[in-house]
Amino acid sequence: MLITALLISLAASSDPITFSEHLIFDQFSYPYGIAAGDFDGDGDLDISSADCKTNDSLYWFENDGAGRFTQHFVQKNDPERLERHALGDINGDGHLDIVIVKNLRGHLLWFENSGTPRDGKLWKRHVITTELPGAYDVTLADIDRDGDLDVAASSWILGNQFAWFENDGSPDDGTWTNFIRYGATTSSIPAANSLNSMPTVFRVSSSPTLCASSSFAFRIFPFCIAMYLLGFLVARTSRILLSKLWIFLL
Ligand SMILES: [Ca+2]
Ligand SMILES: [Ca+2]
Ligand SMILES: [Ca+2]
Ligand SMILES: [Ca+2]
Repeated sequence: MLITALLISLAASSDPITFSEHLIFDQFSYPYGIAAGDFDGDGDLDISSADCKTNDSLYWFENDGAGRFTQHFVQKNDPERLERHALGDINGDGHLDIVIVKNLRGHLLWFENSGTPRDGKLWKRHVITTELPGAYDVTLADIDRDGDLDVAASSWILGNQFAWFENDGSPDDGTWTNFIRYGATTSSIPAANSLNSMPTVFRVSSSPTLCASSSFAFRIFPFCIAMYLLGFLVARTSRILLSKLWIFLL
């Protein structure tokens, strides 16, 4: 039984992975930014996408569970480039919200999911900042580890900023603290991750550079890289020694 299961597993793993293309929507004026999450809480992944020139809208597409999608509006008539965005429950009410950059206005916004997103109403619009010129990309992570999602964002040549914004637990009251801001020389893409259980925001820029930015993680990042390289060398040396021992025994 065990061997049979193993053979099936090996056979399955050797199958090539293939993808088929499905058209979801073709009426964009300028699509920019896409994300997937369960906006209506029914267990399947829905999709969000911004449409930033002339349509100036942000959509979510409801998944019927079989990969067929219905378009809904999150926001309409919000000009000058709603673009890249990230998903997370920003106000902790159990419903997935959207944080998004508005590039040419230098705005960072979040849209609140009411929990009934199929009702045809636009989502409530909240401003995090209007002072991030060239707002380029955004991500969410609990950077200060107080249980709520904070926002990290970057801006490109209009501002060259890399910032994070502290969620004080009441993110809909309009007071977000711009806690840290690093100068950035080029457009950059933040990505939230965890490094040794520390919330970390990575910045990848076209320099190219990679920075890990949280007060503790920034200090231990070189240490982690050194440990990784040391582990790799130890593992490689061990394999060589074991192979020589095997030959000796033979
Ligand atoms: Ca869903
Ligand atoms: Ca659905
Ligand atoms: Ca929410
Ligand atoms: Ca937090």
